[in-house]
Amino acid sequence: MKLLIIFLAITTIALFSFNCKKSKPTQQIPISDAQIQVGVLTSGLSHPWELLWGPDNFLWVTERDGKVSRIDPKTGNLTLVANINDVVSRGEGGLLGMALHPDFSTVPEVYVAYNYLKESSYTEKIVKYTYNGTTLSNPIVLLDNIAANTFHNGCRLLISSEKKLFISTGDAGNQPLSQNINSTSGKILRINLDGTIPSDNPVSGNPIWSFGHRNAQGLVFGNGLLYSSEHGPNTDDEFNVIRKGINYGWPDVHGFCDENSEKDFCSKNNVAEPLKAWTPTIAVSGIDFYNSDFIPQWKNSVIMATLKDESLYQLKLNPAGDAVADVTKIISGDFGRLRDVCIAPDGKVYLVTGNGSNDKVIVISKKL
Ligand SMILES: [Ca+2]
Ligand SMILES: [Ca+2]
Repeated sequence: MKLLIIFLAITTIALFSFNCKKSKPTQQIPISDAQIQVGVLTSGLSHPWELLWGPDNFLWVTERDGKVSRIDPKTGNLTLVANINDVVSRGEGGLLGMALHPDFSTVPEVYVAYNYLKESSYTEKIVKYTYNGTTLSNPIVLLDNIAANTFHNGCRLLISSEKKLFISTGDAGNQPLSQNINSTSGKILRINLDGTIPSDNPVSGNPIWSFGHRNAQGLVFGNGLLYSSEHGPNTDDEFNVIRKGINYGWPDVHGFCDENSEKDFCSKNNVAEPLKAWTPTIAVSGIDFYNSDFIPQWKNSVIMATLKDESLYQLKLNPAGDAVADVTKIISGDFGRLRDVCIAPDGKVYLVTGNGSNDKVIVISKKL
């Protein structure tokens, strides 16, 4: 089949085609001296939430209504591996973040976060499944009783190289919980892959790694640092570096410690300011770290999907990775809301849209 490509390069528009599974429009957008091409790998999804590159060289995707699927990146063919039957999707809630075990070929474990009804109370839990080559089985609950709501449920999962599971949780609409270290809401949590609490967490026996978060929906490692994106209220979406035991301010501080009402709280509570904040808000969502030679201009950048702004952002970092040196929009407005981004080992960038119906997996590659 043919894939129609619309090539936009300053004033030149050209049409050509190459072999691909589905016929979809694509664009090429000048990025410095490189050019990218953008195509649709597959479509027909409903509220996809997590998109990640599996150690099996397939894309893995969650959909909010409870589906987990694998997608062949060569063909776009999608195979359902689970439809988790106790997922309850309400508003922004449902099946959210997912992570695969780093040694997936020998330890085929799949970690998911989702909302369900626990004795009629809307709740979030973290569950580990085993993939048997066809489907997910043997669910084991690692963490339960996380407050859920129709909005602000987080939840991104990320496994570190030392095999700790990081979990972003939202404030579930109850803002004071973010400053309460006895609550798992409004936090970045860190647990072992068996659900136990690591002995080197900031508070003994407590899964909290950092606190004072509103609703972080992006987590990624790069430069030896943990980065997060976090939705602000009507101001101050944030891009943060997450450090052990640190307070990130919500709900007392929005973005930087720049208002008189914030300065006192910041100094008394050692609040970490974001590397970058956006007002008006753009609704920052999934992030991934680009360090491939495939598109050299993007090396040492965090690539970030946004919902309200409908754009994919490049956050070029300084060499130490502790400051944003430059912000560039890679694509904007072509596909609606963008929920998550995933960078393949070959340097191609994959996105999922978050429009709610006929959602798409987008692939960004380099002009051949
Ligand atoms: Ca903050
Ligand atoms: Ca502020």
